[in-house]
Amino acid sequence: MPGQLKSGKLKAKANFSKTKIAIVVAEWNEAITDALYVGAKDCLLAHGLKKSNILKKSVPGTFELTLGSLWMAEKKDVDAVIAIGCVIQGDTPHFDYICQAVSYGITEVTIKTKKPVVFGVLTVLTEAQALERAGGKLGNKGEEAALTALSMLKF
Ligand code: DLZ
Repeated sequence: MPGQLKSGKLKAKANFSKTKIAIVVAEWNEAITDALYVGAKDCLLAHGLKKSNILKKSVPGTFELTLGSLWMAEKKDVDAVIAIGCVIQGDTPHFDYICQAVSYGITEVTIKTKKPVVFGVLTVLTEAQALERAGGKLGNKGEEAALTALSMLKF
């Protein structure tokens, strides 16, 4: 599929048995974010991370992903963070504020901590679009976020 990350090269050369990754998950739209989390976690396990080295932390909503990610990225033993959320457009501009805040926020965290902090946030117009990207016909963006974290760790 165009634009998709490939995991073949990673599997061939990398050893992630000592890698520790935090996955910060927003509780809003939980059915979606949980599916993204499972996609990310399974991908990390498939690439050799130990179960005990995958840390799950929950935050109330996508807006809180910035601080949750910062707290995890600041931990010495955490190598990378995956921030997972799902913002679905409603009738008010709330959507734009949350999306803008979290994208800038995550960018700042990754620069400040000099660690990969991956943007695993769906910003969609409808719940159907979210489901397509959370294990539906367009794959699982949580899995892609995990591959991105691993690629960056092998930079
Ligand atoms: C308030 C709000 C709204 C309207 N929509 C979403 C959403 O679609 N996805 C999401 O993750 N969070 C949403 N939130 C909650 C905010 O992210 C945040 O938790 C609150 O504004 C409190 O800071």
